[in-house]
Amino acid sequence: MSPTSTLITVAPTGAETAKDEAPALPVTLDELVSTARACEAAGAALVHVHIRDDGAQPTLDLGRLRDTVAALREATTMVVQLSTGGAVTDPFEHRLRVLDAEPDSCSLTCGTVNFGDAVFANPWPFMAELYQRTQAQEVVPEFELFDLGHVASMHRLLDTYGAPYGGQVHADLVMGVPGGMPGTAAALVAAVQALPAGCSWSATGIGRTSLPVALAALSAGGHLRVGMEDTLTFARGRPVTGNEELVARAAELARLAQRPPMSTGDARTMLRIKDRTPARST
Ligand code: KMH
Ligand code: ZN
Repeated sequence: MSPTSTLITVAPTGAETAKDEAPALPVTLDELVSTARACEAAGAALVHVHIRDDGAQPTLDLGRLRDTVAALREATTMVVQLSTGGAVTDPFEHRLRVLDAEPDSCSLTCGTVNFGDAVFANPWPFMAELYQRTQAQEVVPEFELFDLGHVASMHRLLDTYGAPYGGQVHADLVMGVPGGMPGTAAALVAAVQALPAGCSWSATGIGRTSLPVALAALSAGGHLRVGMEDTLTFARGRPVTGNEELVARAAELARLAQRPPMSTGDARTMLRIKDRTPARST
């Protein structure tokens, strides 16, 4: 059955873009928190987080990740998803350790992919270890699928190790990466047809594929991911002024499709996020 509302995920920062290339990119904790607040107000219910160090370089520093999760929980009600993809140079051990920051959700890429001139490495033993840690640490994984073969590897994870924490399988099609599947309606339909029954999914189109992928996803019953991790140009020759305008546009598309933005509460219910609110003493 097609969903009646649209989960909008914002990926505000990523690991690839330098601050001086895109001054609106949130790289400090304060910038990230105010971006998240603005994006929640514009209709986003999930934030996919990469963080930077004091020099605005990507980092997986555990202390910073913990502080980031706490600050986002304090300032918003969004589902907080930490990237375990990090940057292409991050060692596997650091990527596994991300779960110790106790996010609501984490990304889990289902295979190695060429990533422009680099390689984003996700060999089977790493994926299998990360998946089992999500189950043990009660973190909801979002399966990131950059290619059709990644859908097959997601099935292999589920068949080998069972359901994810909470029981809902949720995937994100990351389309248009140079080296991955193209950001076209045809590729989207091929990937969606291969997903397991009952799987919820969103789609992300990198760069100029952002709009075609969003429109295809809405028409195929999917959810949306947008943000400056994926897209730095709002229209031809017009740089993005901030993540919130990408979220606002996604929300407008969702309303036009008669599937308005999903609330953060409904997103938590759909994804079966663990309630991590501290028990109140009476
Ligand atoms: N930065 C890319 C190498 C993820 O967040 O899990 C990987 C990435 C995927 O962004
Ligand atoms: Zn990411």
